[in-house]
Amino acid sequence: MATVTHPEALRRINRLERIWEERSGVLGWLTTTDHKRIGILYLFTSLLFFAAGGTEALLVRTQLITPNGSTLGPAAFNTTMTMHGVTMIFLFVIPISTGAFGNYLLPLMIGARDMAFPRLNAFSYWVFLGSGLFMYVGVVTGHGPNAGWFDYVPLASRTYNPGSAIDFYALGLIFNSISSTAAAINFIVTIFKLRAPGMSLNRMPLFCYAFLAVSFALVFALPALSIDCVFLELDRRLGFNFFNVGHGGNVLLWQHLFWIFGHPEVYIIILPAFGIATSIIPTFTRRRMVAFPMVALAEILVAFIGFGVWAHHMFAVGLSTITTVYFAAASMIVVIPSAIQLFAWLTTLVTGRPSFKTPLLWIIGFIVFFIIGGLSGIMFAAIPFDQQLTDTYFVVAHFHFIIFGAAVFPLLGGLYYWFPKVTGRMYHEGLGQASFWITFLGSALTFFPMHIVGLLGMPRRVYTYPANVGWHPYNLSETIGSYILAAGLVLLVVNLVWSYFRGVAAGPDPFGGATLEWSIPSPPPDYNFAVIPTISSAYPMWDPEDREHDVHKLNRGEMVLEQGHETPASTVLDGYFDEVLDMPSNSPWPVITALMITGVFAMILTGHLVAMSVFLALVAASLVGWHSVEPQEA
Ligand code: HEM
Ligand SMILES: [Cu+2]
Repeated sequence: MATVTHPEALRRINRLERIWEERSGVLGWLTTTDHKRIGILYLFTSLLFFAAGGTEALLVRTQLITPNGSTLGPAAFNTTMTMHGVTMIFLFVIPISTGAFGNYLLPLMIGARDMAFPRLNAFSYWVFLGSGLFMYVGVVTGHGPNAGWFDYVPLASRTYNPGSAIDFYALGLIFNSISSTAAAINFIVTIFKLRAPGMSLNRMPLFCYAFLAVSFALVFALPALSIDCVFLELDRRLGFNFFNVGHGGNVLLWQHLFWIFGHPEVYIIILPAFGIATSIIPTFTRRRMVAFPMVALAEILVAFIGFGVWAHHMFAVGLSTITTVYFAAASMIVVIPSAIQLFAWLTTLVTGRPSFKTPLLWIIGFIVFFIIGGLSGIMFAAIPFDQQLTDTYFVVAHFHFIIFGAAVFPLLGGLYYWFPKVTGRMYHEGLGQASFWITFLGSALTFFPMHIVGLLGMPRRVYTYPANVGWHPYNLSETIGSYILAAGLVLLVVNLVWSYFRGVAAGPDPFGGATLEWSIPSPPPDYNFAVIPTISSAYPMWDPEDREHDVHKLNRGEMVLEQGHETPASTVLDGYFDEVLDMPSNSPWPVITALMITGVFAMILTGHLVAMSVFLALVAASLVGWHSVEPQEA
C-alpha cells in the first residue's frame, strides 16, 4: 500500500495501533494470542528441537564413521537414533511448518487480522512445548524412547521393553497430537472463514491450499496414531492384549494403525514445502504459477490419496497378494499429482525470468532432491524390490531425500524469503548462497552413498558393522557429508543472526512478492492490515489498482474496522463479506490449561492416579476461566 498521508487515515491507524497493541515483557509473550508472536514462539522452539535432532544425527553418524565404532554403545545408539526420528518429525518439521510458517503467514496471505481461534492457537503452542519437554525429560533421566520412531511391537511391549522409555513415547505422542489437532482445526476454519472479502476459493494463494490439505490430513491421520498409543499403554500398564499374540492379539494391528497415520504424515511433512515452493517460484521468476487450478487440485489430491497407500510400509510382513498388489498400485497413483506439481514448478521456472537469489536456490535444491527421492520411492512401490531392500540403508537414503532434501530445503529457503518481512532487515545474499551450496553438497554426500551401502546389504538401525563387508568407505563419506551439511546450517544461522542486527532495512516488499503479506510494513504491525484489502486475483500484489483502492478505502474509513479487536468473516466458497468478528486479545488461560494438561500426562506416566484426577479437575477449571470472558459479536 502506498505511503499514508491523509489525516483521517493516520487517525484511524493510530486508533488501530492502540486497540491491537500487544502487552510487552515476558507476561506479554506468555499470554499472547497474536498469530505472529505465536508463530515466532513456534519458530524458536522448533529450531531448538532441530538442533537437538541434528546433534543426535551427528552422534549416530559419528558412531558409524568406522567399523566397530565406540562413540555410542548399543543402548545409547538406540535412544539417539529413535529420538532423532521422533524429534525431527514431531518436534521440528510439523511444528515449524504449520506452527511457525502457517501461523505467521496464513492470516497475512488471506488478509485477516488473526487466526480464527486465537486462544486455541496459543494453547496449541504451549501444548507442543509441553509435549516436547515431556519426551526430553525421558531422555535426560535415562528413559528416552528407544524402539525406533515407529515403535514396533513386540519390541515396544512391556515384556521386551520394561521401564518407562516407551511410555514417554506413547504418552508424549498422544499429548503432542492434541496440539497438532487443535492447530489443524484452527487452520481449516481460518482458511474457510477469514479470507478477505473478495478472495473466493479460486483466488486463494496456493500456499493456503497446501495448508488446507495438510490440516485435513492431520485431523484424519492423528487419531490412528493416538489410538495406537492408547492401545499400547493399555497393554503395557493394565495388562490388555491388543498386541499380545499369546492372548489373541495381533502385532500387525500396531503397524496398520501406525502407518494409517504414518503415510499421510509424509504428505503432512511435504505439503507445506510445496506451499512454500509455490510462493517463492512466482516471485523470483516474475510469473504466475503455470496450471494454477491443477496445482491446487494436486495439493488436495496428494493428501487424499495418501490415505490409501499405508500398507506399502508392510510389503514384507506377509499380507495376502491381492492386498499388496492393491497397495502397490495405489502407491504408483500418488505419482500423478506429484508429477503435476513438479511439471508446473519446472514450466514456471523455464518460461519465467528466474533470478537465482538465495530463496530460489533452495527451491532448486528441493526440486533436485525431490526427483531423486521420488524415483527411489517409485522403486519401493514395486513389491519385490521393496522386499529386498526394506530395512536397509536404501530406505534411509530414500526418505532423507524426501524429508530432508524435499521437505526441509523449502523451509530453509522460506526462512530467507520471509526473513525481511518478519524482521524488517535483509539477509546477506553472498553468505546465503554459500550456506545453500554447502548444505546442498553436504546433503548429497551424506545421503547419496546410503543408496549404495543399502544395496550392499547394510541394514538400518545397526549400531555398528564389521570391517570386512566393504561398507566403510560409504559410511565415511556419509559422516563427513553430515558435518559439511551441519556447517551449512550453522552458516545459515550466523547469516540470519548477523542480519537481524546489521542487515540493511528491507522495506515492505524487497522481492516484489505476489501475496498480501508484502503489502504491509516489515515487520507487520500488530493489527496486520490497516484496511481489509481488496482482492481480485490470487496474486493481489500484482494488481496495482486494487492496492490503490485500499488507500482510498482507508481514507474513507471503509473496511477499517476500528471499533474493537475486529476482523471480517466471509462466506466459504465465494468469499462474500459475511459479518464482523470480535477477536479475543491476551489471555492467561491457554498457557494455564496447557500446564495443567502437562500435569495430567506426568501423573499418568508416574502412576499417581489421584494427582492425575486433581490435574484433570484443574483442566476443567481452567476451561471455565477460559470461557468466562467471551468476545462479543460485533
Ligand atoms: C540434518 C541432517 C540429517 C542427518 C545427518 C540424518 C541422519 C540419519 C541417520 C544416520 C539415521 C539412522 C539410520 C539408522 O541407523 O537406521 C537417521 C534416521 C532417521 N531420520 Fe535422519 N538425518 C537428518 C535429518 C533428518 C530430518 C530432517 C528428518 C525428518 C524430517 C529425519 C528423519 C529421520 C527418521 C524418521 C529416521 C528413522 C529413525 C528410525 O529408524 O526410527 N532425519 N537419520
Ligand atoms: Cu508411505
